[in-house]
Amino acid sequence: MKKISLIFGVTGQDGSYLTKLLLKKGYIVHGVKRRSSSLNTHRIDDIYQEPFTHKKNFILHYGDITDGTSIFDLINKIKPDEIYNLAAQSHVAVSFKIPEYTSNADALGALRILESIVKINPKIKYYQAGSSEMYGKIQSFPQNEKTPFYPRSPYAVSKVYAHWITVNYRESYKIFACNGILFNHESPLRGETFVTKKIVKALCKIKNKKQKKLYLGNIYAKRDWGHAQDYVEAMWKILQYKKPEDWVICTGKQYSVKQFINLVSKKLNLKIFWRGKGLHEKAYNEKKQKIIEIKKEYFRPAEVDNLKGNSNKAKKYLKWKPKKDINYLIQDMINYELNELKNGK
Ligand code: NAP
Ligand code: F7E
Repeated sequence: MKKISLIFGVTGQDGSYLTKLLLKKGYIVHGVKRRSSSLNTHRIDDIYQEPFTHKKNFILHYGDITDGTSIFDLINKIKPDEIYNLAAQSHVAVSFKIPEYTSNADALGALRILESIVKINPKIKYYQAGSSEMYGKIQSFPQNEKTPFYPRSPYAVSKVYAHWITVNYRESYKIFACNGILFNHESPLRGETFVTKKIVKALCKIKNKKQKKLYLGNIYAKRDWGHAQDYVEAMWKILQYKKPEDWVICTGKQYSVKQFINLVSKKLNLKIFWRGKGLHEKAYNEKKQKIIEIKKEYFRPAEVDNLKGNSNKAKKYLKWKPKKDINYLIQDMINYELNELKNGK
């Protein structure tokens, strides 16, 4: 019998990589997409349109994480063995602009799925997409499963709720519910307004004379960046472990946004030099033209300055470790963008 999985957030970066992984492992994959006025399936179109065998194993449904009835009906109809809740308003800066919606989707969305699991079939395994943003104003360094949370945005506060409601339902109803606490992970499929994608895309265009300038916010924030393809493997492993637990998934390496820019520039053979401080800091090209400027509009009301994880627990018990380093990640993202440019996009 093939295992049945249900992915909320199937159209996102992780949803796309996870779908491919689960299909490869022989699962039947059901994905929930929300209705939008423009197409939102570009990250999964290649799988959905591929050979008929895949089509049969990959089924899409309309639904929304803010709509409890649709969640209950889908779980009741599909009868999944495993549910991956990747659906979220996932942009930290945007969460300050739409805090109520972010909380509804990111916090209560988890509760709605957990309630349905308890009512329909408590044997369904549940994965909650937790985030290193929950550590926010960090209480220890590096961060692991024992580090207390100190969220710094409506997004992170909502994810802390989702984390604890997952723990609470596990303890109250003995369900197999797990939290993955994933540090930043990127890929060519990353949303365009996240900083890595924004940088790689812009510098590729600048190199090819298709764009003049890139505007950024706080380039001194430090992150632990991994590759999404590695991280979806961890999600699957978390649900195959002998008991339900919470897991930190990260690379254990840290770079600032500015270091990330310098690495991308180097790979593109784009010589840049920095001058000035604070909002006046700028990067110039060889011809002394300004190519990067800092804009206060991109700063957040509260920043998360310094994230670096420790995933020793996952290494030891899940036998998981990242296979792709930052150089691979950047090259992968650059190759994708250069190909897009070649195709006139
Ligand atoms: P993403 O690319 O933004 O994908 C989010 C997915 O959620 C998309 O499919 C989106 O649909 C869907 N979604 C948003 N609101 C929804 C709603 N109301 N109902 C149903 N679906 C909804 O995010 P990602 O990078 O793949 O991340 C996956 C999950 O991991 C998210 O929960 C994120 O918060 C969390 N996370 C991400 C990272 C990271 O570094 N990537 C790290 C830690 C945790 P549309 O395509 O229609 O927008
Ligand atoms: O910002 C700084 C910004 O938006 C990274 C989400 O997937 O990972 C992601 O959240 C850093 C921040 O990711 C710009 O201030 C500077 O310090 O790429 P980001 P994030 O906020 O870390 C976590 C783990 C998640 O869970 C989230 O869902 O870069 N930064 N200038 C900028 N950031 C953006 N977006 N745009 C800029 O222009």
